[in-house]
This record gives sequence, C-alpha cells and structure tokens, in this order.
Amino acid sequence: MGETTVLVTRAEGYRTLALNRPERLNAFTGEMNRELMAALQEAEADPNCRALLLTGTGRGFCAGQDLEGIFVEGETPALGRTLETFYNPLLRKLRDIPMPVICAVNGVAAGAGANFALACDIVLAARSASFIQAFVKIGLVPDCGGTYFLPRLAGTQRAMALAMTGDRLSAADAERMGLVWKVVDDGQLMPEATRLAASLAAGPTRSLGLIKQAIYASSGNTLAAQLDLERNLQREIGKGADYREGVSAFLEKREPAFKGA
Ligand code: T3D
Repeated sequence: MGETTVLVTRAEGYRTLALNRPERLNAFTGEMNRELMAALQEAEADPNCRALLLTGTGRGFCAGQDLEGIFVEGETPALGRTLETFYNPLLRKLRDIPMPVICAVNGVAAGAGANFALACDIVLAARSASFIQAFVKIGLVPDCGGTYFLPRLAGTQRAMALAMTGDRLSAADAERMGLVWKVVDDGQLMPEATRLAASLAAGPTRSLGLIKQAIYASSGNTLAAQLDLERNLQREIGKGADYREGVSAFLEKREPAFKGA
C-alpha cells in the first residue's frame, strides 16, 4: 500500500494535517480530497482536538488540482461535479469546523491550493512561499472560494488583477495585501505555527469556535444583524465553564486553565 496523501500528526490538544505528494507539489487528487475530509471529520469528533494546523510536505504547499490525466478521450470534463463532490464540501468543512484552523504555507500555493490556504482561519507563510491564482493560465475561473476570499481580504481591484493575470504573489506582498496574517523566515515557519496551534489548543475552544462563526458571518450581515448574533453567542458562551474560569483566573492573578467547555 502506498503512503497516505495526508499525514496526520497528533500533539497535545491539536493535530497537524500535512498534504503529502511532495513530488507533485502536493497537487490534489480524489484520494487526497477524501483523506483530507476524513482527517477533518476525525479531528472534529475528537474532544481532545482543539485546533488544527494545515501544511504541506516538501517544497510546495499545494499546486491545486492534479492536472495529470484529467481529460478522458470522448468525455466532456464534469468540473461542476468535481467541485460539488470534493472541493466544496472540504471548503465548507474548513470554515465550519468549530475550532481554529491554522495554515502554514510552506511553499507555492497555486489554484485550489492557494484558496485552501485563504479559507483557513489564521495563515502563516514562509518568506519563500508564494500564491498563484493559476486558474486563468489554464482557461478556468478561480474556484474553492477564490472569488469570495480575494475581494473580501484584498479588495476588488487586487482580486480582479490577481485572478485575471494569474501572477505569482510573493509572501511579503500577500502579507501587505492582508491575505496572510504573518510572514516568517522559512526555518521559523513550523516552530511558529506549532506554537500558535498549541496556544490556541489551550484556549477557550467554544469561544474560539463562536468567534470564527461571528467573524465569518459579518461580511453577509448588517450591523443590526451582527449585533443580534453577538448577543446570541454571548448569551450562550456566558453559561460556560471557561467564562467562569477566565474571570476567576483574572481576579486570582493566575493563568486560566481552559477546558474548552
Ligand atoms: O480540474 C478540476 O477538477 C477543477 C478544479 C480546479 C482547481 C485547480 O486547482 S485549477 C489549477 C491547477 N493548478 C495549476 O494550474 C498549477 C500548475 N503548476 C504550476 O503552474 C507550477 O507547477 C507551479 C507554479 C505551481 C510551481 O512551479 P515550479 O517551477 O516551482 O515547479 P514545477 O517544476 O512546475 O513542478 C514540480 C513538479 O510538480 C513537476 O513534475 P516533474 O516535471 O518534476 O515530473 C510538475 O509537473 C508537477 N506539478 C506541479 N503542479 C502540478 C503538477 N503535476 C500535476 N498537477 C499539478 N497541478
């Protein structure tokens, strides 16, 4: 049996999911899509897993859809079905999973790979990493949420230019445009990303899940609707043990020991 296309490493409170086809810059296959979905579902079902870290093995993060052998003689490509069956459920899961998902972009992120990175909650990038909306280069339109994330993160003008040119964006420029949280030296990427994952995993997990829900809901909400949402979320989270623990720890001048409850 061949090596798995997604390597899952368990640490205290979090899991690292590493896309693992380094000889193809971790280009997505159906198998990789299925393994990534299974890894996300298993993480979500494990109460001890309170954060996720997504990265790639080798010199690339992910080169998007594997383009080898995608055309079958006599058949019309059914890309709508591919998106509906594989990519869109994965994107929804990344956004809806009620725990922080950090992305450590270790190298080139192209096509679907770039947009998977943008779908994550906090994105760190190695200084040598880059982002390419490669779709136009092969006569497609951006998918995997690219036309949703780019204008929201970087503005319409930059989104349009990135999507229409397919130009390579350096990690430094991606940081400047607000596509990533932080660029770090290559050797510091995984130490920094695992520190962040461990720290978030020790946080008030339900709060973090609801923060994610509220921030992502905001771009489609009016202020009035968002204030209502915040009221509803605060009403629920205020009943939880971590709120009591957070306030007690503050008053007792000690570090809180959150249970994620
Ligand atoms: O089709 C559908 O189902 C719809 C969904 C579409 C979603 C998408 O993601 S569409 C976009 C697909 N991705 C691309 O168009 C990117 C293609 N790759 C590149 O443009 C370049 O590889 C990069 C700019 C990403 C990196 O360039 P470079 O020079 O650093 O590396 P390289 O030499 O091109 O790649 C290294 C190897 O990986 C190479 O194989 P080889 O020659 O050593 O045997 C290359 O062919 C392979 N590789 C890279 N990307 C892909 C790939 N093989 C298959 N599919 C790829 N996407």
